[in-house]
Amino acid sequence: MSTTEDYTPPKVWTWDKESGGRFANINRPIAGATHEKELPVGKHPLQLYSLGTPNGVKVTVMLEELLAAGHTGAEYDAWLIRIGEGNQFGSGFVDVNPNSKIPALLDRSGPKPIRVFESGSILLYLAEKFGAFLPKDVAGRTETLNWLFWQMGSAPYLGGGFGHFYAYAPSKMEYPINRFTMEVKRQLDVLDRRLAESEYLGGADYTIADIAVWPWYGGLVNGWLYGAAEFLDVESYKNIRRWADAIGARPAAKRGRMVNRVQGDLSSQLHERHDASDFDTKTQDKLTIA
Ligand SMILES: N[C@@H](CCC(=O)N[C@@H](CS)C(=O)NCC(=O)O)C(=O)O
Repeated sequence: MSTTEDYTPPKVWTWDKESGGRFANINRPIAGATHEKELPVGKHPLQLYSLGTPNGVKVTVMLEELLAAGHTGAEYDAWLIRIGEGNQFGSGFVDVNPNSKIPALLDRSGPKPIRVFESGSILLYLAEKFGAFLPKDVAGRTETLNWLFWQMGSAPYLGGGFGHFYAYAPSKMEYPINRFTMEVKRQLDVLDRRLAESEYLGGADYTIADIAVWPWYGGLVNGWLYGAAEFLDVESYKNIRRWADAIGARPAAKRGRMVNRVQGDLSSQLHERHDASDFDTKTQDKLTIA
């Protein structure tokens, strides 16, 4: 394996299992299940199979926001999928998400279960199901979806590009770190300019666009991702700071960050969530999750 710039690609790529870097053990060039494993099913209409990463947090924040807004049909069981241990390659999980990535949702409220995968699709599904966090007027709805899809297209450069090469790759390489830092700072500037003219991303109201973007870009300015806050000079993005603080102060956002979380202070981790009272054992007000 080469980690420097002298790599000459072979004619046909073959799978080098020793490719190195964090998460190398779960990366595979083939899809599908590796083992038989049924998923557990709880008592609520919505079954969530996830982990407390930024993509997972989008959905738990949304569900907690829906419940806080009085949508009792949004009661859910959140089951932990440990991606480092390959749970996403179990047959039951692959049936719900053939892409083997968290988050995945099964809506069992109707006559036949509906599977929903891709966090953007899950947010849109829930927003439409409950008529919440998505403006009804065409202009507001479209602007909200603009930013929702912006997040889906942009975050892979932040996570898979910048985060991977800055924090996880087996060695620090200037070329990819420069390339993705440039792009992530451009993305932060895009957001900062939008938030200079608008309270929230979709307009005056808090929507699924904010719920999608906050765990990634709010997390970045809060220093939750890759230990890169100083490197990216995040404090220079004043409008993102204002917006990230406003969302971070919402009780539902605090609760959503706890669900399926497996790192940080133990009092901030709720590995599975099956009832609103599950949070009672945790000291929510003291939540300063790093
Ligand atoms: N575009 C997907 C991305 C999901 C994703 O990348 N999930 C990661 C964790 S944040 C995962 O499950 N990785 C496991 C793997 O790649 O095997 C979404 O937004 O739902």
